Amino acid sequence: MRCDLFCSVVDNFGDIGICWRLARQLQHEHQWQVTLWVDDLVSFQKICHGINPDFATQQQQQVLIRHWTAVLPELSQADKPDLVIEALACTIPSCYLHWMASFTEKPLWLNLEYLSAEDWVHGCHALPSPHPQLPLQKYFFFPGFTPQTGGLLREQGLIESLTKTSATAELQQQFWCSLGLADAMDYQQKISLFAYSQAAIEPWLNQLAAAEQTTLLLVPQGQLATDLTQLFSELKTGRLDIKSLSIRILDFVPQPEYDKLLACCDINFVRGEDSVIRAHWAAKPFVWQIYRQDEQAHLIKLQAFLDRYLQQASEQQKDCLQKLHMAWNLEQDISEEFALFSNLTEQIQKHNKKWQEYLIQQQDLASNLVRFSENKLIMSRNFS
Ligand code: TRH
Repeated sequence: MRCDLFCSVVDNFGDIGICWRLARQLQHEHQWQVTLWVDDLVSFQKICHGINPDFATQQQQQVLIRHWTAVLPELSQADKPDLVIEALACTIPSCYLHWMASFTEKPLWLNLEYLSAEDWVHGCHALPSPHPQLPLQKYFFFPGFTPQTGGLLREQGLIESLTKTSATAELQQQFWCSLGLADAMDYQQKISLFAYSQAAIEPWLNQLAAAEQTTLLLVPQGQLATDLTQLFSELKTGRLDIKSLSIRILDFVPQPEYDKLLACCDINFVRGEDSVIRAHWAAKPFVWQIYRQDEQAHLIKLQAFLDRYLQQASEQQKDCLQKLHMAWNLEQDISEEFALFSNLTEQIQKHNKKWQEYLIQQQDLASNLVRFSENKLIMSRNFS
């Protein structure tokens, strides 16, 4: 099977993060021949260091990467894919759509949608939508947390490998050393902090600094790291130690290393759409900052997620995680909520493990997408 996957980087790293994972999985686990069209190779390079932003075409981990620019290169019959994926509301150029429509046996066209835990997704997943002018039909493919959706991205062997890392001090030490953090294991608590801006973060940092327990707080480069550096100028060196707290600014690491980071930390603050799912696979207590939308639409999405995720949780856990998530997403001081959360981390971790067990009983997104596409292509070839 040949697949063209189109990815436009709107901002941040979620679009390319999701597309890059999917492309690798289709190639490595399903032996599809994948071309990933990306319009921003500089962002791509941050999460895959082998990418050269100056190349129009390059091979990376057996995936063909093509720089998607305003003018597409001339395409021939030999370039025809079986499947075209339009990821996360990017718009495929009209010349490419006309090219798709020119074939007697047309490629299958999927729109890979944004993640949502809302119920309406069940009714929309896999629905067709005819193109208004061209003889083409696209299908909506929704990721999600239930069997009535397209599922979540999860590589084969991932859970086993992360569980092993979480359980083996030697593997963790190796990992910390590879990041230049040989002293990480000396801290009683390690927190990864991947978030957008947080206007009221200072009291929480003071709380961590004043605590008896020592904390290593790892902050990837980005807006929040910049904000923290403005708050504490000593952080310009990439490190700040205040009493029990040590803050370190981290360079972006490749995706598989980021997964390990989450498995090696005790608590993970995650954001957007992809790192939150990786936090599920690490199964440690996590706090999610959802990507902001106009008119607070993201809070409805966040609530739908919390309702689903916390369905089987105790009332105490529900109350604590609900309040902490709301405060974090509203950029309020979380000191009080975090103190409660800290007391419950063991129970929350158990709950997260159960939630993970429920999710991993379901087929992963790439496998669902392969089965769906192959069935549709067989049907359309039988009828033509
Ligand atoms: O970067 P994000 O905020 O991305 C967002 C969301 O996806 C949002 O829904 C989308 O609309 C917007 O982008 C355009 O957060 P997210 O989704 O977690 O993506 C980050 C990616 O970066 C993810 O694939 C993990 C990866 N990553 C690394 O590979 N290495 C790192 O060191 C870090 C910190 C992240």
